[in-house]
Amino acid sequence: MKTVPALFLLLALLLTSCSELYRPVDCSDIHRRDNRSYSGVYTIYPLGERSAVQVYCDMDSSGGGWTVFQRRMDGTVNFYRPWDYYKFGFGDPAGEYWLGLDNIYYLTNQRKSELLVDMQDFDGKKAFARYSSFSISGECDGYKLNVSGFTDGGAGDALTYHNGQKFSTFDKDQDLDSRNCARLHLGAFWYNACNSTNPNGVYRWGADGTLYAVGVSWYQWKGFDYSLKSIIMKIRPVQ
Ligand SMILES: [Ca+2]
Repeated sequence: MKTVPALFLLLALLLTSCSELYRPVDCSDIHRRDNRSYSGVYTIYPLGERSAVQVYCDMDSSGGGWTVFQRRMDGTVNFYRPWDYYKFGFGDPAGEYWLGLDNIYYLTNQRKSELLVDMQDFDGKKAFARYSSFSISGECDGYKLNVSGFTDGGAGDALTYHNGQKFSTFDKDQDLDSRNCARLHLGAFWYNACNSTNPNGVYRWGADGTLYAVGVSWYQWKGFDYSLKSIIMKIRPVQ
């Protein structure tokens, strides 16, 4: 006799927990569920229930739903770090951070993705570069970059030069130069021989030629000796 109410209770519990167990893979899931969501920090699950990670979601730029995987904006986080930090991620999702190569791999290999790179200089000028296709391979393949389909938002194309390259940090040189590009440019990136952008370089305040090409640069927009005020790299599944 008592099993019926118990069953209802169990059913009610299951229904409640189902709605609480919503696990978005990325920011586009959160945006699709509620397109009035604000830009800000959210928890996503790139690879199932045990993969929770905090990210900044851009819900405003061209339709919203962008998952930010790299952000520089004020120089509060040191980006000159070894391999494991770039593999697993570091920094503050509310500020400057790197999401981690593993997560970028999971996100871009489950869903065909596009890339938006937003930039700003210290005079308040803005520019962007957009790529209709963006993915990286897994660690065993060096997290190789696969990017194409450039659209110019005033910044020019600095990333196609890096297409097909493996990721390098100062303690793991996988670039095509005889030197160590990460040490040379004080960053970490899909260096070729070596680069035309250095988004993970040293945060400096605008034009500074004291040390050659170590700043947060996007060559086709401001050259190697101008370090940007902000650069934000974000991805979204292609519809
Ligand atoms: Ca090298």
